[in-house]
Amino acid sequence: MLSPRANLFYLLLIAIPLTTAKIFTKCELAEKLRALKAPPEDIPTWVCIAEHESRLDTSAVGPPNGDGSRDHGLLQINDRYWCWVQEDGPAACGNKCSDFEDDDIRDDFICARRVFRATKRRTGNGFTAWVVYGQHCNGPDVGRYTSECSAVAKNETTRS
Ligand SMILES: [Ca+2]
Repeated sequence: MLSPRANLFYLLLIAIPLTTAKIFTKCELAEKLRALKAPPEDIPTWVCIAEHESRLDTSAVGPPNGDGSRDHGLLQINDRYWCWVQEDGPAACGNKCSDFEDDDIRDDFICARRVFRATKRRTGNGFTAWVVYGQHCNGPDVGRYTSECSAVAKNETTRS
């Protein structure tokens, strides 16, 4: 039998990955975004973007982009400008990129909204910052990403 200390060690070994990354369901994410005060009509679009960017996995790190940068986490935030990998790098959101690979998406969403606002000023539509938006998420049927969630979510998607 293992000593209590060894048991604790193995328990921690098992517990650590569970506390640092999370794969959301679409409805869990919709609920979380609601709690983070996302505009209700935008929630299906955010869920769609997360689905196609990261498969809803908060630990996702993309392969290198053409410019050598990488994208981090649920919403695949780019490290060329928005978060830092090396401490002297630029980071408009003020976060290290690994902050966007844990299970707490509050900071990710604060940064994503910043990306959204900056992009909106340039293009008129903040979601165009995410390439998958044009490919998958700007159609009239985007509501299907949350259509199986609670009645509240359904109302929100039909309103948009
Ligand atoms: Ca985070």
